[in-house]
Amino acid sequence: MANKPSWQPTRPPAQGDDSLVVERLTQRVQPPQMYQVVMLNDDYTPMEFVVRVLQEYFSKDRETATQIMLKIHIDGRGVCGVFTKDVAATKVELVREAAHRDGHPLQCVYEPID
Ligand code: TYC
Repeated sequence: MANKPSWQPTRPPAQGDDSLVVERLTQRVQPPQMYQVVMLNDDYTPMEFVVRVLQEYFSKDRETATQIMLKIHIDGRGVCGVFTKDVAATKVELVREAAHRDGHPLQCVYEPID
């Protein structure tokens, strides 16, 4: 079913002309719940592999990818990006497949953000 518009035309208060008053109604459509894709540190996955994954699947330039990888290496986890649920789930799956293909234990999850 189509959403109702967030505005609705109303009749002007008897002004005798053809002017149109547009009143804004309260917003009804909620923005979608967003999810962050988080990569976890481990002792075995090569740093270079993580940097390449961040470039390939999260569109990071090499410098940003390196910074994120080092943050994960130091803090234990790091955010790769924020997406709608479907996109986040797909990214996680792509990362897991790539890691599995190359024999790395790299872990990647997604979680709702507020
Ligand atoms: N800790 C790994 C190493 O020293 C590098 C690494 C970084 C692994 C980030 C996973 O998500 C990760 N080779």
